[in-house]
Amino acid sequence: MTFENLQVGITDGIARVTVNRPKALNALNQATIADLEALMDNVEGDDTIKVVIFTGAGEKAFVAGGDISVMAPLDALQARAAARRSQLLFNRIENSSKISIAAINGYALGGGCELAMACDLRIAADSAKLGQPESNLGILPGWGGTQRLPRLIGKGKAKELMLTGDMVDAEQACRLGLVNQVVPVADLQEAALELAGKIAGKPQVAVRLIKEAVDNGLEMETSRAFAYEADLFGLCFATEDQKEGMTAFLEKRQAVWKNR
Ligand code: DAK
Repeated sequence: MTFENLQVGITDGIARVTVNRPKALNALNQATIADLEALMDNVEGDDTIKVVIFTGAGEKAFVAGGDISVMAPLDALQARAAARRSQLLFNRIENSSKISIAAINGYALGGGCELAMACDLRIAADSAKLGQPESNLGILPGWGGTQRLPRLIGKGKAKELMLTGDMVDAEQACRLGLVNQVVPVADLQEAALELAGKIAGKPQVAVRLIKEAVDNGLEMETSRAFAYEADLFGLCFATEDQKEGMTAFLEKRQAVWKNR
């Protein structure tokens, strides 16, 4: 896979994707968005990839937002169409059959924070800063932020972050539930790889169904969500890995997964 503004490396079922526009703090311009769309086509069609890690090039930024110079001249209809396009891209990441991890190595602002929130898990360097500063530009978070942020950290805190435009540091973000863990910046990529490796080593049908149960179930009325959970639980029993996992436990040996 080769791209204008992404670097991609794949090893052991883990795709490491680096947004690579360090001069603009990895802000997402049209070319980078097109790259991410093509990336998701490739990733979804590649059965060997189990986990995708997103990070930013350089030491300063994960992604400092949508590219403001691209955004500035848009008229209302263009802005609406552009917001919709990026929403669909981030929805694809969120709904992908692959698990995604944001390794937040610096500023994750605006569209950068929204990209991180579309991922399943977020690990932040202790130097990272996150926020939705769109109100400082006379706009609102238009790439899913007004919806994903309150779902992650609750309505009150989400409104506070969006209305003030204030950034939070990594520790604050962790306390809010915006990131899963904080590690020293020097350990970030290794920590993300370790987490990805742990997930890639699990039976993948179960991994995928856990993701679906949480993401889809949260959008349902509760009694339907429990029924949905039971259906997916039952589905696990149609896999070879369920038989292997339980047999291996009873035989006191390591399971050998077939991912089917
Ligand atoms: N866009 C374009 N360039 C950016 C950028 C951005 N978001 N963020 C930084 N840069 C560029 C700076 O212009 C500067 O470029 P040069 O002047 O060197 O050419 C370079 O990166 C380094 O930035 P600074 O000199 O500003 O670095 P500092 O350390 O002083 O400050 C900062 C770092 C992250 C605090 C600061 O750069 C900053 O506040 N950046 C903007 C953060 C921000 O407001 N991001 C949210 C953008 S709103 C949509 C399109 C997009 C979106 C939604 C809809 N449609 C088309 C509908 C998304 C919106 C957003 O993400």
